[in-house]
Amino acid sequence: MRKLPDVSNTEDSAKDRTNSARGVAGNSAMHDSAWKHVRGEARYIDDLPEPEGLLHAAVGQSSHAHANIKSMDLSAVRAYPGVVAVLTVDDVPGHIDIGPVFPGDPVLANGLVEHVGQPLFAVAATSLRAARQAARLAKVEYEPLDHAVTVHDALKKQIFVRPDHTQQRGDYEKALNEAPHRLQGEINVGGQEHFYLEGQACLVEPTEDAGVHVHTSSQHPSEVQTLVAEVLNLPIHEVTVEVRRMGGGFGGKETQAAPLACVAALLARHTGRAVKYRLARYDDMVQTGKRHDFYNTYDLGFDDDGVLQGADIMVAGRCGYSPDLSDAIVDRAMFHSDNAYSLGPARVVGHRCKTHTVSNTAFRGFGGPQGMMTIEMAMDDIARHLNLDPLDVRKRNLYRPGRDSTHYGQVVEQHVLGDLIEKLEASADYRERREEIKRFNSDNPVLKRGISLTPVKFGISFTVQHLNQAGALVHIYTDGSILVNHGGTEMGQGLYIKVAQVVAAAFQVDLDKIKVTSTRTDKVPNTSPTAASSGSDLNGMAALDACEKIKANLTEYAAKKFNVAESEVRFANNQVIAGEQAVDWAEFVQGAYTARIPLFSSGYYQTPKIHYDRNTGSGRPFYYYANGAACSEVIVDTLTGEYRILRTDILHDVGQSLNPAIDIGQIEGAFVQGAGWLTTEELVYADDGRLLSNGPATYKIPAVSDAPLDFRVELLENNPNKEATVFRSKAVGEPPFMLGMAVWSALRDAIASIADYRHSTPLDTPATPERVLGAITRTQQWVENRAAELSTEQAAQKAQEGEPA
Ligand code: MTE
Ligand code: QUE
Ligand code: MOS
Repeated sequence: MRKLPDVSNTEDSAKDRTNSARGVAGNSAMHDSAWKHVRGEARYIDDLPEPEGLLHAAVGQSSHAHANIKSMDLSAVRAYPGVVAVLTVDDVPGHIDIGPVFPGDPVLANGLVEHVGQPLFAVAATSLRAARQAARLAKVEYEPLDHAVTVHDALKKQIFVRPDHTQQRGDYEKALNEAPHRLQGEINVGGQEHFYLEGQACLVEPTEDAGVHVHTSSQHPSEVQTLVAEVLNLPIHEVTVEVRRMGGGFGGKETQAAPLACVAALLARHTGRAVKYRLARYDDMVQTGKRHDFYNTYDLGFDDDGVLQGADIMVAGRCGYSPDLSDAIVDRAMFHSDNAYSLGPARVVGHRCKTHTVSNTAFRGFGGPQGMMTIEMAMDDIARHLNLDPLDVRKRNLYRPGRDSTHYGQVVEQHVLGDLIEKLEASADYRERREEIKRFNSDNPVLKRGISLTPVKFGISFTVQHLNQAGALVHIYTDGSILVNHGGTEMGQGLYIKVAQVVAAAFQVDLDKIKVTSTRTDKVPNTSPTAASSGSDLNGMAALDACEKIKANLTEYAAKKFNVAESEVRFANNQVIAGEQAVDWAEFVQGAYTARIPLFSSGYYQTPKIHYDRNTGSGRPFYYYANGAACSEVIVDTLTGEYRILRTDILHDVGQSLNPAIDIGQIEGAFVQGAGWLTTEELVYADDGRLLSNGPATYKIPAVSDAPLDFRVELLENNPNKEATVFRSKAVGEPPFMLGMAVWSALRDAIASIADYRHSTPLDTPATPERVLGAITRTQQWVENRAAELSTEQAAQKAQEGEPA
């Protein structure tokens, strides 16, 4: 069993460290819904009891990627049995545009369509089947317009959803010109479907005051609330949004839940009846945004040891038809184009490409993964160019004291990776296995093995400063039970249990005294999305602030009551201890209530130290960095391109873990999701803009059998966050996603073995067996060409020496 980490900043930690029943911060308390999840008792939107008179919603969808709507005949839709209401954009009482940050997203099409699947009109019917059947009966006439589908189309046409942006430090051109070696490269990095198990869904009930109560599967309740209020033309306080849990979000429910809620709210308002709107998997895949695919290029200078001297990097993301969150996503790709390496003088340019496809959105890592791929590709390319081990090139380029300033001016202060990589290199037996793999590869003409160890450094904080705040509400009832609310949402990541642990640790009571209830906009207002891995950092601190305020009241009361100094009052072991006297928690709370001491408080937190000036492209956008590294070994069949992950070792930095079991679960899940993104998950669009990979039969997410056969995950021990985060923990949600890069790099290693590690052919992602086979063929071609060149050279040499050819 894993040793549990130190929790030296909780009060009587030494005693409670290994007692998981206590569930204080730092212990592996079970997910609060674990039993409900496995027994099927956890309620998702579609499990909620259905209100009387419930209607079901569906929308008619555009069949064109880019077209003017000439006419729309909805008579057959309206006539379909069971249909109660059919609404178009003309029936919207308030705002039509529901773009979350910038305009560009009409709630229902307004004379123009910009992607296949775009909602044209909304139907409410007495059954889900009737709504979906009726929605197909519209007769729509289109006037097709010129369209772009790929990043390359958009770059050629020069169409963008937002202006481009540059981060630059130093004279990169001079550095590139003066470097002893220089390499260029390019890569197409694929997108990704979220494939949350629970699809997009909401249930909207009209209230007695013409407002609405919205149950939604959303990471961003406050945004749903605001947008629903805007389309209904209501003050925000008439709309209440409630989120108990999501069956996975992964970024796909930050902005993408709102359009459904707005459509359902319009129908509910129009009919006066409750409306449920949930998407079939096929519609979910066609209608909602995904991870941006990117086209990236690099131009790098380096010395004989492979140490970078300068860089010129370009990243271009497929944003789809509207901005959505793409500005911040491409920014994050730019911020992470260095991954863990000091680039030297550098320029990083980011393009936000407009295409007539669904508007792409947040997905675990938020552009960071796509940004990192370029420099990780380059690390392998440099190593092959100089005939070095890729791990040595990576290690030499790490940020370290004296080489610690990023291309956006933030100084890396906590140097975790050097030590972390040394430890992983040793525990994974990297060097021995590399030698063994070389032997295996020279003995085996068909099967080739590959290994790679790649780091991740991921900036923690929203790069949009105002989002880095949170609120919480803590109530203590007279029996000593505690109710907690905060602005964060639960999507399976374990945020509720972590915040409960923080509260239990603050009062030093058992975890079973704490209950975290549904996230609601009428309890904590103006919340940020649960995103950027910041859920526990922000909401944990807000909850802790509420607890500290209540504790101050209780401490003052206890000091007076027991006639001791306030410094003599302690909270420990389900008791309040005042000098020599100890009172049980429940009894103490009852006494405090009787003495008229307030037993509830709000709490608030804003992340300190962060600032970023987008005009100069410099500042400190991140409070700190989370780090990790993975070592993966793969085996490739060079006749088919098929492969397996044989083994993966991970060492990851979560600071001082709030909950090691939850964190390890996050790391395992994120790694597999990241490996799936880079290997099997392929989005295919037809030239007319239709998504062809629109269901599980055509889109391959990893199964249990795709996880590494041998999978070893460890947390970096004795490694508290140097910044004052909640109990010195670090965010864990997104960073380990990028550990999946080790698998892709190991595939490149196996392929490079064919050329005795002297050639580095590009490998676009997803690296499906088809692409791997292509890379194998190119490498074999390179070997043949080189052999031919060598023999010509030899022949020429011999001819010169006067011998017959
Ligand atoms: N884990 C599960 N089980 N389900 C999810 O949807 N989303 C990820 C990550 N881990 C997700 C998850 C993403 S994209 C983010 S930003 C974080 O969780 C959000 O939660 P946190 O900030 O509380 O870690
Ligand atoms: C990381 C993120 C997000 C981000 C910035 C990051 C994110 C997100 C937003 C965002 C930006 C502007 C808004 C808004 C949200 O920015 O998830 O509502 O107005 O939603 O660095 O994960
Ligand atoms: Mo996560 S992509 O920030 O929801």
